[in-house]
Amino acid sequence: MWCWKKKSPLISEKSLPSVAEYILSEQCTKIVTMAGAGISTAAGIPDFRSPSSGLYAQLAALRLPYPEAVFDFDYFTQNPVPFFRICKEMYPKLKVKPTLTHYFIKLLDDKGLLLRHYTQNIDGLERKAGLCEDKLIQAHGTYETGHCLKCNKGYSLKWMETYVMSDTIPMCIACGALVKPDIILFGEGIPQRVVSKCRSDFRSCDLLLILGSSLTVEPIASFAGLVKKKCPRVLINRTPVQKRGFRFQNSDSRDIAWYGNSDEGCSTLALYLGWEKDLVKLMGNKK
Ligand code: CNA
Repeated sequence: MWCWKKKSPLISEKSLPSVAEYILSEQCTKIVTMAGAGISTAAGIPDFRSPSSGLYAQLAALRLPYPEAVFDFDYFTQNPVPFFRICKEMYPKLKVKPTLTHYFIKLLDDKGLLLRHYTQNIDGLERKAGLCEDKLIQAHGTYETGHCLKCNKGYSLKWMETYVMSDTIPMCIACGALVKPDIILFGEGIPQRVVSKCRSDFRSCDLLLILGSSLTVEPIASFAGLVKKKCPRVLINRTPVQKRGFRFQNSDSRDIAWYGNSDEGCSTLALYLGWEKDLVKLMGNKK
């Protein structure tokens, strides 16, 4: 007689000690991390969705047709003023230091476990924490560089900042057209290079670690669905995330959620991994 035996998840208990045990096991050699704005709020950069401090909550004064219009490519080409107003808010904040979470991601790399880090953030803090180009995918681009929308001439953050901080729209010195920071606006689409790399990375990883993201912005949010059926998916986020396909509540599922600040979650994880001193050292070296 056939007896259907349900396969148990690779991580025995939905707890950080069990996650740490799995990370240290031979079964876990390739980790993909995926981060959102929540990993940078402790550095002083607001996220979009937290009710009082989030960026969308501050947009009322800009009289936008809808809050997301500020990051809409078509809207930007017609009226770049609100976008550059947000840039003016953001630029001074980009000078901040990475958070413990950024260093934890770098530590995973130093331990030889990081396959790739996918960030939706545009603040460049992963790079500041020391993550190299090869391990980092800035899926929504970056503020660090910019290009002319017509002739594609490249510009530095410093150049754009000079204009933006004095409430002037940056225009190309070669052809006079609008210059846009290299962040990807709604309607522009994620570069094909990112999408194809993403498919192979997510399909081959042994653990997906999601940090500080509401998982609402597509297509990145849905990449979490590309991992193998048994691959554990661990979310560390301040608030619960309602994302189709995740079963955090089911005791026998591979999805694990830990709710709280990502710095606290990552430092606790580092403690269970026995990496506490390494993390402190890494953060100290970068001061
Ligand atoms: P989001 O939709 O704003 O969600 C952020 C999530 O992080 C929320 O669920 C919060 O509860 C959670 N959160 C806030 N603070 C913490 C914390 N300290 N620890 C743990 N969790 C926390 O942002 P997503 O990243 O999910 O959405 C993607 C957008 C946001 C991308 O297009 C980004 O470009 C964009 N964004 C980036 C930045 C940045 O670069 N730092 C800032 C604001 C928005």
